[in-house]
Amino acid sequence: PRDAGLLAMRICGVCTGTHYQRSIEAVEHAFGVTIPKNARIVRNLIQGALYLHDHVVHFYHLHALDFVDITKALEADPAKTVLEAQKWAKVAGSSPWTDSESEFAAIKDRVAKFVKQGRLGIFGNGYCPHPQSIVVGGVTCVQDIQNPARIALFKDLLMKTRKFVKEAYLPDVYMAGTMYADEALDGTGAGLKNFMSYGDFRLDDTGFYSSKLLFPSGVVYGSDLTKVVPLDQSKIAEDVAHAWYEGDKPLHPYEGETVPNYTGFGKKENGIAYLDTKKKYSWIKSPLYNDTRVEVGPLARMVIGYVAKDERITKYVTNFLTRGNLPVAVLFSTIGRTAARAIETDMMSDVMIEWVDELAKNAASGDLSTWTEFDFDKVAKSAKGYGMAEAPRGALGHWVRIEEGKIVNYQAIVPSTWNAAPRDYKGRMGAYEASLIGTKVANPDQPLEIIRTIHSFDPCIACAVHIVDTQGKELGVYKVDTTCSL
Ligand code: NFE
Repeated sequence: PRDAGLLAMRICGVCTGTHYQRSIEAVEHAFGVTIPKNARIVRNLIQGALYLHDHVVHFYHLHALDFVDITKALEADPAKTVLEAQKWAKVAGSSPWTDSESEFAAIKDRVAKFVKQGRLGIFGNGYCPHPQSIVVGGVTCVQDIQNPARIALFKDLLMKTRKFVKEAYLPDVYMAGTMYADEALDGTGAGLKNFMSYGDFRLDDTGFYSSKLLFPSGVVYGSDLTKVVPLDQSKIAEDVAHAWYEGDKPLHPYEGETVPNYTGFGKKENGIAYLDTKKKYSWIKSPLYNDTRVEVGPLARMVIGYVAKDERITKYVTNFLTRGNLPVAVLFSTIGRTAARAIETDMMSDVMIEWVDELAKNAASGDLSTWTEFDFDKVAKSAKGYGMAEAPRGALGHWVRIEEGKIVNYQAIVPSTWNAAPRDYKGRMGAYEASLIGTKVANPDQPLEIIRTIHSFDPCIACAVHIVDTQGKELGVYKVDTTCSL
């Protein structure tokens, strides 16, 4: 069980550290191990850094081209661009990342070079950071905490990223959001309107599931802005009625099964096989909360925090809306999802300064505790536990059942599983499918609106599907048409 985290983080090459942490927490929960204060802060900083990295990468590399045509930069007037940069930074309450005419002219030249070479795939780089510094009982980076220069380096990098978030990311989101505000008010991309968050970022040491949290946990049904229903993990189940797995009823993840059962596509026409939504049609299971479909992610976190009247979240959400002169209804949309991600990135970039300062203060006062010693031979050899918190894309849970010191069942329900899931045993849609209903497509040959809405969830299908044969046997060969690059 102590090694599970190192394997579990390989579920994904994007949100690696978050799977690692959830796995370690599931084992700590099973073993009844608590971690010291500094370990909590270091873990918060690792996770917070992931948010800052992941959300910025999502906006610029995976989503921005749904809003802008980069080749239009070739027609841009650098002098007018300066005015645009100043205008949107002012809306965001910051100064522009750059307002140098010559720098914009240089960028224009660089883009021209890329376009000339046909190299518009510059946004397609891969990245797979796999951290190794979290262990059952705490973290291993005591040497970094001992060394003020290492903490100062972290803070310096944080401040640089924070500057970019405030001076570039926020103004750019305002610019895109304002252009599409009408569409947002039409409810384009709203979808399920049921939101769930497991809550995350413990702010004190009272316990894994009893501490005050930066992101509160709970469920908001039907965008009802009057109440948050408390979360009960026993009400989570996964259904496979429309997924290519065996099983005839929704199962709680402690009992979860992952037995592939590929039954093929639906009808074939002109060499194209179509999915049949009345049958099985996805490799993703359908998670249910209390027998309902819910959306998870930054929008869910901001809505739940706002409805729970969390002081910090309310302040950031209200500021964002007031500055942009936007009503709260704008949030329940494709653009709202993208805006919520930017709002929480802004908040994270500020709160992390408090955490890194607290860590430096603890270390300076001689508190270098990073690990709670525990005797593996003395912990319960048969136990179960869960690690439930928030990954950048939403609620992430790992459930582990241990017998005689060994793992007998392990299930992860990841954010993209909640959102990208097919219909359930009652035929109800998941978040992606529901969000596309009613979408107006301007040009059916180039249905950009569909891609934009799906991208607003920041999909990670690598996370959502896990089929592994431990003997290394091939489970199937599939040819995927990649005209749409989710
Ligand atoms: Ni593969 Fe992930 C995140 C997790 S899943 S990226 O964030 O957990 O959508």
